Order: sequence, then C-alpha cells, then structure tokens
Amino acid sequence: METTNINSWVDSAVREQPVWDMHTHLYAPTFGTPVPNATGQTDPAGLLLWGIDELVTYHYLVAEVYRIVPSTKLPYEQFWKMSKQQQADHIWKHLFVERAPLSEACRGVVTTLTKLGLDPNAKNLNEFRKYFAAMKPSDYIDKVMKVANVNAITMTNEVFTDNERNRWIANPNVADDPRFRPVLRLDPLIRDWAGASKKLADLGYKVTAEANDASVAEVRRFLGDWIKKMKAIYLAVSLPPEFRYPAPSNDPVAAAGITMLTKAILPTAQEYNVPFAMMIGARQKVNPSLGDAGDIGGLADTYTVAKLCADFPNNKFFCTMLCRENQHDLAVVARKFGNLMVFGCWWFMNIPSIIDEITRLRLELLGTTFIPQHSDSRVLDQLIYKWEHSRVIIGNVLKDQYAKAVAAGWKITQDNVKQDVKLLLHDNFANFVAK
Ligand code: HDL
Ligand code: ZN
Repeated sequence: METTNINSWVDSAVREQPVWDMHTHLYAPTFGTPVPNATGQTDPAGLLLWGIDELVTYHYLVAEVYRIVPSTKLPYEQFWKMSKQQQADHIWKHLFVERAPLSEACRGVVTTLTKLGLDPNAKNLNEFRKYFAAMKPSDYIDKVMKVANVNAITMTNEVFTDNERNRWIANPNVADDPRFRPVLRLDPLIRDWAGASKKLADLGYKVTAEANDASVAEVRRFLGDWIKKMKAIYLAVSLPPEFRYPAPSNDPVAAAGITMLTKAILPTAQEYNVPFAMMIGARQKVNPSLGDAGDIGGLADTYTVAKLCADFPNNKFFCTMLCRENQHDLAVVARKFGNLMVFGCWWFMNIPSIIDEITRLRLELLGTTFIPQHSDSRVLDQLIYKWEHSRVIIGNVLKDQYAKAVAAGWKITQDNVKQDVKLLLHDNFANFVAK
C-alpha cells in the first residue's frame, strides 16, 4: 500500500471532516456584541467577540506585548485605560510590524487574516477595521464556521458571572441558536465555596457558608435549575494544580469544594446524565495586572483523576490538564477508566510542538479513543487559525501512525481513515455527551 495514497486520504479527511469544537468562550449573537458592525447594534457588555481589534487584543497577545514594552514603560493601568483600538494598535506595532509574528498566537492572527482573503502584512489596522465593520454578526458566524469547517460551537456559560447569568434570566431562549451548545461552568462552587454560597443565597437558594447537607441539597436544586434552563450538555470547572481528592485534611476551602463536588455536582451530573469536565492545573492571577493573561499552569495530580473515575463509575468525566508533565500519566489513567474522556491541548499546551507530542502519545496509548483538540477560542475568528493549525498537526501524527501500522502488515482503506478522523474531530465528543 502506497503511503502517498494514505497521506492524501488523511489530508482530505482532516480537511473535510467538520469539527464539533467542545470548548470555547464564544457566544451566539443573542448574547450581544461590543464590536461595531453592519447591523448598527452593539452592546458594550456584549459577550460575542470578533474582528481585528478583538483578535489582536486576545489576552495571549497582551502578555506577549508586555515582554517588549514592559510595565515600567507602559503601566498596566494606562494600558487598560486605552481604547480597544489603541490597545490593538500598540500590539500590532510591537508584535507584528516591528518584528516577525513567530509566536503561535501571533501566527494565528496572520493565518486568520490570510484565510479570510486579507493581507496580513498591513502596517496598520484601518483596512481590516473597515472589512469587519461591514459584517453582520450572525452572517459572519456562518462565514467563519464555513472557513474553519466547524459545525458546532460549544460555549462556556459562566453562571456565577452576573453579566452572563442576567442575560439568561432576561431571556431564557438566549442560547436558542443551533450553531451553539451551552455548558454550565461552575468554578466558584469548588474553588471558592464562601463566595459561591453568598451568590447562591442572593439568588434565593437556602445555602450557608457551611458546606452541610442543607447547603448540598440547595446546590443540587441550583444545578438542576440551570442544567434545565441552559439545556447544558456538560458541566465544567477549571481547577488549580493543588486540586486533590480526597481533600487534604488541613484545608477547609478544599474540603468544602470536594463536598460540593462529591455530594452535589457529581450526583446531579449523573441524575441528568451529563459529563463533568475537569480542566486541571490553572494557577490564577499570578500577575493580576495582566487580567485574563495573568494565569500560569502547574503540575497537578493524575491520581486524583483516577480516584474520582474509580469512586464515581456512573459519572462521565472529561479531563484536560495544563502541565506538559501531566499528559502521559493522564493518558495512562484514561486506559484504566472508560468513563474518562481525555481532551484537547489546553491553553499553554496549545502550541504545535506540544500538540504534536501529546497527540502522538495519546494515539500510541489510546488509539482513537480521545478528543485531540478544542480551540478555546475567545474571539470568533480564532476558530479559523486554531483549527487550521491543529488539523495539520493531527494529520501529520495520523500519517506516521498509519505508516507504522502498514509497515506491520495491516491493510488500510480510505473509509478507515475517514472513520478515524470523524471519531477524533467529531464523534468521540458527540457520543460522549449523547443522552
Ligand atoms: O478556564 C478556561 O476555560 C481557560 O481556557 C481560560 O479561559 C484561559 O484564560 C484561556 O482562555 N485559555 O485559552
Ligand atoms: Zn477555556
């Protein structure tokens, strides 16, 4: 069997297979957009971000521009007081005009503009601004999904964030857009029970600062209310590197979080037959002045993941980890538990060299029983570059793996390749969230 045939089968399969993107921070246009556009309707607190100024001020690029113009030259407060356009002009000048855009986040902007038929070599953003201002958000979503070949966008719906929650309360149908799927995001319930319990009490749930049975019962009611309101397809949290199950004995905050996880979240997830996604390793606000760009990763504990999968065999778990050194062990844990679906190259893992490494070890340990990527897009247009870049890498890894299987004597068909790619880019996720 000629590997050139196989390679061309892989290239066409990864290009033609529509992706169900399982984790993004994107929103349907009904959540409002602050971006100037052809409808003339903008909402300064709107949640749907797109267009050149949002692309260029992506928090990854804010972090990178501060390595060139330090806060001693441009104090953070001054940067955050600048308009979005002024911030974008500053970033474009230092990261794109005055040096080659070699980082993954910079190259992503270049890929996106090129795939949209624009010339990324412009010295300023004026032409791009005209292009995007002529777009209508909903039509542009269709365009981006077509260019990126993404047929479903999974949101991150932060119920503990007032701006988002109030939009759901004002319009229960706010997410009724077939292109988008809701996810109930719950970080404070596990990370900060003191804060979460105050918010829940304000919402009329009879909880107290005690993570006792009465509070647990009310949290279960809250979760049920919002799973139904959102039609959430899974529940999700981001967890710190020190997340442990069982909780360490001397840590009341961690103990409250584990109580909410084991007595409220997991039983309710099982009751509604929705998976629980753990995104583990984010140490938040190590440089708070950078805002969303101020977090780092850290080595987490894969044995905690194993024990949760073992102790809750009727729950379905997604898991991704933020530290390169956790990736092999996490894949080994997934070999032991069919109720665990490992996914994505998250955040600082989402760079070509590490996507290649992680995808190779996952294929070697798990075959096609994992979800290789999610985009984590915060700006709609990022779907274009994040999937373009990842498709190339996933394709290269598959080609090598097929070549090894063929060398071992196995005969491959084009249908096999299409089926494998459909599992990796779409069906492993669709099947895992299916009721
Ligand atoms: O917690 C998360 O979902 C992370 O993805 C954070 O949003 C992070 O800031 C991010 O955007 N990573 O790509
Ligand atoms: Zn995310």
